[in-house]
Amino acid sequence: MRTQVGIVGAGPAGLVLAHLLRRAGIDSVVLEARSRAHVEGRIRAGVLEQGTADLLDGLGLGARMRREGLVHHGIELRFAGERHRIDLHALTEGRSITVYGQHEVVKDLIAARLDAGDPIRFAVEGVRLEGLASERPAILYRQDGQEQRLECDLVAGCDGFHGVCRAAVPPGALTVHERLYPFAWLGILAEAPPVADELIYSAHERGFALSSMRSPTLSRLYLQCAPDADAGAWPAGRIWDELRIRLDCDLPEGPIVQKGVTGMRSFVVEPLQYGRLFLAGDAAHIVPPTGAKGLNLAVADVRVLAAAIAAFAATGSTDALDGYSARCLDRIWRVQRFSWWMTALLHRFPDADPFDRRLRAAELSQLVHLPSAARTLAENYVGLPLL
Ligand code: FAS
Ligand code: PHB
Repeated sequence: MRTQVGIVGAGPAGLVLAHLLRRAGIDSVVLEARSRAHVEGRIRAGVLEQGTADLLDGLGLGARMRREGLVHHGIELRFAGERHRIDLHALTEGRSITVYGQHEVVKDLIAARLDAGDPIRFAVEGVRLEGLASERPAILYRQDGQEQRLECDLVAGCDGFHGVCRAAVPPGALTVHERLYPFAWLGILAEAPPVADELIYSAHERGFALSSMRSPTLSRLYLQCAPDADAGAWPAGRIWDELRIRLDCDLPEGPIVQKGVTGMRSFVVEPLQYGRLFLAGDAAHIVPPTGAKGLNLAVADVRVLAAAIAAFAATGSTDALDGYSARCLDRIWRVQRFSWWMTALLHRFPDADPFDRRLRAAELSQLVHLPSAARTLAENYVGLPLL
């Protein structure tokens, strides 16, 4: 088989890239290790930046998001018994976020691609890359027990943090920047109405808590926990009790339909390219989810990549492709900074001394008393301008 772009991974990065390439008249094949049901059922991110929602609209893929998504104009911070709303809409001249689950975005992107008759190969095995340093790279894989070879002009590594594409780059060709955090998030999905109409971020002395949602009847809630926490050691009663304490309010309970622990790390690999392989999304970087950036950063990467591929397809020039990495890394590091800052601001660090705790309290106070500090948070939260 032959295609212009071989895309490894049918997550937000791979699927948005495939749609952007289709709009530019460029053929691609998406290869996904898991089943369609698995990727569509994987509960992850929940907040779409203004730019991401607008992009889905622009691709004609935003209808259900506009029907079912929840547009929010603010978020609430809770700390030291206080409650402060950050008016995102007013602070960013009218921009907002849309709460719409990542798995819903993935469903919409998959349905649209398959309806258009474009290929997504699910449940592929043994993906490996060949000829990345040549002008004729290839992706080898097995499907239904049959060995397959996909000849490409370019390979997009959109296979997430644990994928094979980044690992296919020869040792020494990439530089890794990483920071691990001394905590994780216990996340639950509960059939219960959200605590409030908007998201609540709480910096409690017992640890961070976040109240989010997926719909008016489906809550998404998170608790800071030990980095090696076992979700099994968190029965429903303990979760609800801890949420009440940390969110400093009563909250409606309901059946917990999904529970899991997500580790926290900051990770960036440089550059994002090796020969004809281009890394995007979690394959290239990971942010702690505090700033709700993971999915949105993946989309920002592939917007740049799709434009560079279109220029290459139209002219044969690799200038835009050669500039992909540098163009994305500026935004990636600004988003890394924001995600690290939000994480440091809102979480309890086990080794924090009294000085650290007072600095954190001062940072929180800045947000309440200094409009420029609140504006900086708001501008980053709704999404930096797309390149
Ligand atoms: P993804 O990981 O979404 O997609 C990669 C795809 O590649 C997957 O479908 C995978 O099956 C496939 N793949 C992997 N190896 C392959 C191979 N060898 N061959 C073929 N396919 C392969 N972000 C937030 O903003 N908020 C959150 O609350 C949040 N929660 C998260 C919880 C968890 C458990 C995880 C892991 C991440 C979370 N994230 C969150 C971040 C997440 O949303 C990512 O940023 C987002 O999925 C990035 O999208 P992709 O880069 O497409 O990677
Ligand atoms: C979510 O709804 O999953 C969510 C919202 C905001 C975050 C992280 C996750 O910062």
